[in-house]
Amino acid sequence: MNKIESKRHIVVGTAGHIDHGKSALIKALTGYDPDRLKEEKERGMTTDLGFAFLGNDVTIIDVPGHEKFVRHMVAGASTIDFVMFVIAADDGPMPQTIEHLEVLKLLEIRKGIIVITKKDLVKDDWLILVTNDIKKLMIGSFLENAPIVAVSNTTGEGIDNLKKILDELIAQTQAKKDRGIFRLPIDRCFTIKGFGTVVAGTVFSGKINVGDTLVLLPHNKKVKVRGIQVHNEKVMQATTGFRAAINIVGTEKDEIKRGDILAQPGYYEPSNFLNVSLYLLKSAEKPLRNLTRLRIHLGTKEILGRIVLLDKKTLQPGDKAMAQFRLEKPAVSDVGDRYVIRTYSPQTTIGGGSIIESKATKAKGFDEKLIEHLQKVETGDTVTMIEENLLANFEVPQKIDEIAHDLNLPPSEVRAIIDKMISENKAILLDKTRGLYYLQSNFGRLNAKILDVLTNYHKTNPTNIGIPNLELLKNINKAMDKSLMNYALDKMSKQKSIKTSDDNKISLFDFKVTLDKELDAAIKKIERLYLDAVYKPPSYDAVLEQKLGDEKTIKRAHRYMIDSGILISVGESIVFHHKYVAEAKENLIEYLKKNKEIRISQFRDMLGASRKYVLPLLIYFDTHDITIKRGDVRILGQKYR
Ligand SMILES: Nc1nc2c(ncn2[C@@H]2O[C@H](COP(=O)(O)OP(=O)(O)OP(=O)(O)O)[C@@H](O)[C@H]2O)c(=O)[nH]1
Ligand SMILES: [Mg+2]
Repeated sequence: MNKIESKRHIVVGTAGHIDHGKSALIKALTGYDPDRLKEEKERGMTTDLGFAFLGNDVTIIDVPGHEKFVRHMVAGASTIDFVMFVIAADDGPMPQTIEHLEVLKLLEIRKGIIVITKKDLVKDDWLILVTNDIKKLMIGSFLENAPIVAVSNTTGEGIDNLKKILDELIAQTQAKKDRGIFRLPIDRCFTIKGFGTVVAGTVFSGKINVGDTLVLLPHNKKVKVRGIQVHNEKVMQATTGFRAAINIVGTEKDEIKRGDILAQPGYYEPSNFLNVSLYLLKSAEKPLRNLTRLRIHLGTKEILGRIVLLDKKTLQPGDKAMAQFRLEKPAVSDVGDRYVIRTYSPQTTIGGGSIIESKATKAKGFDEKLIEHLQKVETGDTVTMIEENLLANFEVPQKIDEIAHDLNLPPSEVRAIIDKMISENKAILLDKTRGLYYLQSNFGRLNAKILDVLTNYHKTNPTNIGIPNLELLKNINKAMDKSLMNYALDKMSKQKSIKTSDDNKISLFDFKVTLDKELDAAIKKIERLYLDAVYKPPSYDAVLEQKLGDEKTIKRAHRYMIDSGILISVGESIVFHHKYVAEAKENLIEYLKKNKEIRISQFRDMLGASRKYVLPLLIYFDTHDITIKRGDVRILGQKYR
């Protein structure tokens, strides 16, 4: 292990109006000029992000101040731990001072230091005035109580003092929280001769090792990590919070853009729909209307998309809403990621918030269930997220890996939470070998639904002994998982709330067919027919032709007799009285025990009926494992040997 790997890493950003001395400050602090592009040097203006190292474990990201480049500023600021907020003494607060402050607030940057530059250009009393202006501006923001340091980048005055305060702030800064699965939003990409493609960025979560296979998103391209550098030193591993330059194999520089994501395969997914919470700045001049086209700054990416307000018709400045972004190009994000929105044209920052669901499906406004769900998972609490995930899967039990994938969480963490839920009786392990889990409250709902369907079925079909398995499933939900249904039915049978007939008809446990007199009489007449016929039973049509009564009643009686097992349909439209099926079975078993095998002709002689009746019965015995067909003969089934 390299010494750097065990340390934490802090990313500091600059912010502030154009020409206020952000880049000069970095040079004064580190000796390194972050304006690396030729154009930047020529124009004396930062146009893109710049990077410099301070000591061993701090990276400073320099951002441009020009209003045209706010998108780069947002990309830079999205990964920082705290900010050096720069205001020139001679100018005082200016438009991008205010816009950058809003962006930082929306991104929920919580810490910072205010640096007043160009101290050498102003008199002391002016400096006091400017300082007071700045203090007023910061009231109510995270910078309200931040240290204020005045420096001159030109003379170096105050820089040592600033370094001291920076060191303290760095020591106080907490490392980024790690959600476990590796993700790095790319903010730079370049090639190095002899190495190939290198991407750089801040590790948002998880860790990577040299040799790992990763996926480049949203392209969905597999790449391999050939080497990692942190602070210009080769390392074997980079963890959450570190800025890393990663040499990857499997893609070309031209295919990669700022805003692309390097991730552990199998979790993060590009999505066109993001469910979010949104705050509209008080300074936004107009209410935000549904379906407004916006610029969404997420991670290091800018994407165009429309907003769908979920719980309001329009959003007033200073107000909050639940919303969905419908993006023009898919983006990769995770719960809790902060974003900023800017108007399409002219470009101004009007609001921001956090991602609640990064793999959402298309939503409509005022869907109460969805809003309630989003309010629950908004905090990013993993237990709640897993509960909600299971709750949403009413039809299908879930595997640990599926939940982990859905929520971008390590399977070990999901397993630990589910185990706890099981011990608290909140979840059930449905199938041990397949590892299927189901929410207890959904199981209660499913039980209630089954009872409901059965109650209704009995009401409309009082002479049917029960509902066929498949019909029950369809009545609950067509997408219902079969193994889940069987589990529920089995459990309910054991609890004696339902029962299942021999031919898989399900009824309430206490249900009894109510037979009226007419039906009862018809049953008796039909039964006589079948009893008399022995092994040459009448066909259904033949029964009807007997005109034993009103046709509707006869049909109902016949149906009931089959359902209740008085008659047994053996296939090929052949129906026997159950008494003869049982008798044939007994004789057959006895015969086979003695003679080992039987031919159809022998069975036919045994029953004294023709092949037309006998063969379906024999096949019926095959399917019930009483006999096994071996060429031209039948032998005894396993369980009767
Ligand atoms: N006298 C004086 N000049 C300064 C000081 N800091 C910066 N400057 C000058 O101010 C000009 C702008 O400085 P930069 O550091 O490029 O400003 P910036 O904030 O990075 O500007 P953008 O990146 O374009 O937003 C340069 O000419 C600097 O030399 C300072 O403390 N004193
Ligand atoms: Mg600059």
